Amino acid sequence: IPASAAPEIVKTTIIVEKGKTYDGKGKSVAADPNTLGDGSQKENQKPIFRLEAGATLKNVVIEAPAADGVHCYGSCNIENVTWKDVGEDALTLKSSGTVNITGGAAYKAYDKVFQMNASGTINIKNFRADDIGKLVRQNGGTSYAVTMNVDNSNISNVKDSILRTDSGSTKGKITNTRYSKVPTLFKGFSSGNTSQS
Ligand code: DGU
Ligand code: CA
Ligand code: CA
Ligand code: CA
Repeated sequence: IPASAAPEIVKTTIIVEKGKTYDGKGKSVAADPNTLGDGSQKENQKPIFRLEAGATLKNVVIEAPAADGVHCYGSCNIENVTWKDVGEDALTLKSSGTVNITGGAAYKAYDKVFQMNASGTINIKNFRADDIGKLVRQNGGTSYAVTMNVDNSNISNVKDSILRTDSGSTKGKITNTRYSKVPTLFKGFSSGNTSQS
């Protein structure tokens, strides 16, 4: 597929059923702004992909408009997925589970990339992020526990912080990661709940 190929326009959310894999094999997709959302900061846009528990999404490029990106209902695996221009946000954990992000990238997130709206863990590995507000944000004002891990990644041009929570029980860990123009690594964590090496 040539890099210049126009993205496939997604009109209704693509559902990846429990335990199944959607392999885009490198294809590009974008939201239909009339049905899913325009990728602005307006809340309540719809996702391009909805992953049920244990589903995997891989080898997809998400172009603008990206609407509300990807929603995970329980654990999900995201492999080699690139958001070229994040919409309202890139991915949301909607019910408890573990989100594994391996490879891929996110660019141009006005505010958040990964949004944790339920307890669980997010493991981000071999990821590239540039021109973002925050890489991971636990839903504001919530006190459930989230574990946020970032490893072997490259993060640049961040407006706010890499990991942010309001919860005293959430933990953050960043290892083997390079940064450029990142004002704050961890925001809102209780002392002793962060580590960096
Ligand atoms: O504060 O809950 O930004 O899932 C109000 C909302 C907000 C969420 C979140 C999201 O935090 O809508 O996109
Ligand atoms: Ca939001
Ligand atoms: Ca954007
Ligand atoms: Ca959102």
